[in-house]
Amino acid sequence: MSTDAETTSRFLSRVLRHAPDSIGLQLDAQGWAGVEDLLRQARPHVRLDRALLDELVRSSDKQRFALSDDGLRIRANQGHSVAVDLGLPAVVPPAQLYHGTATRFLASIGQQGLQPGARHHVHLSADRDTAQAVGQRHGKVHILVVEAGRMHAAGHVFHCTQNGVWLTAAVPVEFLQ
Ligand code: HQG
Repeated sequence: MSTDAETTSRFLSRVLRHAPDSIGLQLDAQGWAGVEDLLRQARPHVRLDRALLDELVRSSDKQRFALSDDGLRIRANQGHSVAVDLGLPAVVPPAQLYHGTATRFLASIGQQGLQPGARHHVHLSADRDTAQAVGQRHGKVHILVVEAGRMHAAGHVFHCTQNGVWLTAAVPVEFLQ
């Protein structure tokens, strides 16, 4: 992606996950915004038209955005801090999932388990490589193995987003390796 496209993609993430108000955009309860509304409200802030939007949705390295089947609405696939209900079904997780974090967080995680922080859920990965990439964003990486199968058996609920990110409310210490 060019730097321009990256900037615009970041702008979209911010608006659709965290700050729709910053451009006067309304998200519905499931996190959807009208594409026409988005393009109009975004105009003073970034160069964005329908063709570029479609291209950004298609080329996002992590498939961050989804268009509705009729192409009239758009939402972020995950990562929201504003209150939305993505309507994802509860699904049975694999026996183990991974969470990449920074070594400086380990003492706190050892006490509190994994907490969602500003997001709605703790984000987990199905493979170590993805966890590695996620953790690197924060510093020196440490990969935690989450006993998701045991958690599920104990009644914890898991969701999997359209782009393959596993979500759960929190991970208590006893399920971390
Ligand atoms: C840590 C990106 C102290 C947690 C990525 C993480 C992902 C604790 C940080 C998605 C803690 C939160 C999410 C505790 C958790 N004490 N630290 N008790 N519990 N933490 O960015 O999982 O590019 O909110 O380990 O690729 O890093 O946005 O979460 O290090 O999929 O699409 O607190 O964001 O995707 O950081 O990343 P984040 P994350 P996008």
